[in-house]
Amino acid sequence: MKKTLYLLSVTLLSASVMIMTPHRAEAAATKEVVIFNWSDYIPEEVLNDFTKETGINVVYSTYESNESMFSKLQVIGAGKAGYDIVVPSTYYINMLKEQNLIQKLDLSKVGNIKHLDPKFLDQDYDKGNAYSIPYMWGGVGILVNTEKVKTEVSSWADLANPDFAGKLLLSDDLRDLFGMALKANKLSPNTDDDADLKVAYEWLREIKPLVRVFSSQIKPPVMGDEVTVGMGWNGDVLLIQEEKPEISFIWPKEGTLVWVDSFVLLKGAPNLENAYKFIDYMLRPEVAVKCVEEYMYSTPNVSALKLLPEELVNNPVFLPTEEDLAGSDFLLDIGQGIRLYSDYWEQLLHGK
Ligand code: SPD
Repeated sequence: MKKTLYLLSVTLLSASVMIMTPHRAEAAATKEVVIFNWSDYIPEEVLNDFTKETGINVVYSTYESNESMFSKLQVIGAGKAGYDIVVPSTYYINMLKEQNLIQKLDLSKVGNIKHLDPKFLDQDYDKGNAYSIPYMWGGVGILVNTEKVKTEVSSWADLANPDFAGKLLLSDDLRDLFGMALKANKLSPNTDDDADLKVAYEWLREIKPLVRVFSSQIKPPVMGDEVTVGMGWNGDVLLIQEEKPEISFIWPKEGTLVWVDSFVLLKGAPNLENAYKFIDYMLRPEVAVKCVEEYMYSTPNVSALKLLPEELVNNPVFLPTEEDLAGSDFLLDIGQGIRLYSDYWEQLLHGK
């Protein structure tokens, strides 16, 4: 597989500066599309190919969490942010809609939606795909360095083993971290009940002394052997396994947390037609294949799945079976409930 192209993040800063300056009107006169996306999610080659084919420049900047993306858009206001496309997880679509930050899609401009598996379309969180089009999906599981860890690990609850002191990696993705702790305590990861969250928080507080790092950027601590066990998104672990085959991935027996990230169009998108062209381009099977090959997350694009090596499609880390997913939950919108998560996260980080 190709290595991540870090150049992209270098353009990030200048891109975000550009969209915040008064030269915006001038920039809008050029042919461009402005995208705000998770880091490490669209290969630079794909962005360049799009520009070569269409003459549309891609102005690209990144975020590390749904929460940071959402608060940035709320603070600036969608119309003023200058972005055309963002890529939230599905449980943020409704929140973006309620804040009047996103606009309805004209699906007649996204013909390549025909390549997407119907089971990813017309879901309760966005009936008729009025606002969103799925891009990639995955789950969070347990990674173990099998050369260093000899204890059996098969469940979220196993992460509380004191043997892992100083070697445990936990995600700093709010919903994943608390969702994992809720599941370890047999509670729903979609709860907004304070009593449930308190149980999860107390459990996390107990295991905090074992934690080496809270991060959803797992590659550096895993590659550097700073951590030997922890949580990670399946695609990230697959990429790590190419360089470090001793890292195994386990779908935990309490079940995983499944997420889907989708393209949405912002209100006041300055380059609407270009944005439609970009989304439709991303849904081409051969483009979806390139995205999978670079980042190894699963794709809802069935035509792309047919083009991918059988070995990958049959790998349960990439495409978990129903059995692997038994007991799993799809992360749902919890509205204002997210504030509780955020309060407990602050307490966990800064409390005693
Ligand atoms: N490198 C891109 C990772 C995108 C992961 N999004 C899913 C968040 C689930 N809580």
